Amino acid sequence: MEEYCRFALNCGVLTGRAKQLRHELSAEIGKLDAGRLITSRDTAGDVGVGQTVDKQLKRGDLRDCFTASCKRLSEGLRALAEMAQTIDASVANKLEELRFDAYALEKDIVVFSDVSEKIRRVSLYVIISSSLPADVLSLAGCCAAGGADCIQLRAKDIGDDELFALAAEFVKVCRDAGVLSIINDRVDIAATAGADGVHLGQNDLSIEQARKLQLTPLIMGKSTHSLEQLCAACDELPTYVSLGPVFSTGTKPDAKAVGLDYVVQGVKVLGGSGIGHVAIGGIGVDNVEEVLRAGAGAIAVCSAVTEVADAAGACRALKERIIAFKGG
Ligand code: TZP
Ligand code: MG
Repeated sequence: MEEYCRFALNCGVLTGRAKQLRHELSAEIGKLDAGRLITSRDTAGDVGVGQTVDKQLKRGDLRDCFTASCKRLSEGLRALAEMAQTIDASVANKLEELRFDAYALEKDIVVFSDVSEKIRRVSLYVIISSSLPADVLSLAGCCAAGGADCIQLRAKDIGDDELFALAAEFVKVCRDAGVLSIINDRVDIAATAGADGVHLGQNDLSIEQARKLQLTPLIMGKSTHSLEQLCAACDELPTYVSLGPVFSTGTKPDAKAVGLDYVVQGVKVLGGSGIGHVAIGGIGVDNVEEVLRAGAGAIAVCSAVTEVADAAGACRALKERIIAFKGG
């Protein structure tokens, strides 16, 4: 489990939790009589050696290995706790505690892994900032056709009933087109409309609160505009963060541009966290390469594709540049 977090998810926080659990388990087992344990080992006389059951050790991928490890850990801890009852009750109690820690850790790893896998495949992320159903749905279709990997619905100033109805239609268009759907601001709408995720700003619900409202694992995005906000966001373990506005933008006229340096620094801070990122703000076909050169792995755009006549064409042009940069 620890190595899955470390090498597959590249996530320092979850690796640390698994390592902590392993050390606490070792410390507890260390309280038992090691001499008695080793001398009672009798491989030659063990009737279980060589016995197998169907499908034993058949693992298709790393995730299968991880799941098997989790089951083995919790079964192992239960058996150890029961055996320890006959030797040392305090060790038994601690082993039970560790079993429940293991369940919580498994859940957090599975949820994180499912959604980070989805966001890892995103290189072009489009924000549709409109509450007009016809605009939103046709733009979503065009952006998907043009190569957007993920689309966010950013509909402000609209009633909850209308927002839910729009979100449900938007999710359907995205799903049919094979792109991820994200709802801005509202985890309740994201969860009930069946979206892939939610994007939360600095003044929205925290990631921790939003997690409690998810019905299935949701991608959780968080806006950051400074290194201080980024470090605070990392502690919440979102699926991805946005870094920006890189350049000043009419879409958020009051937000101060943070510049390419924030992308350089942000990507550095995120290394080894397992958290994805998108660079955002004033990005278009003319400056996307600069942002990629600063280290951005994914680009988020709004006006560059939604305020032009040909949204699909604008997405295509951006995606071509991203692919060419990554390939070369
Ligand atoms: N957050 C930071 S900048 C921004 C948001 C939502 C707007 C991005 O829009 P555009 O039109 O691509 O600059
Ligand atoms: Mg918000």
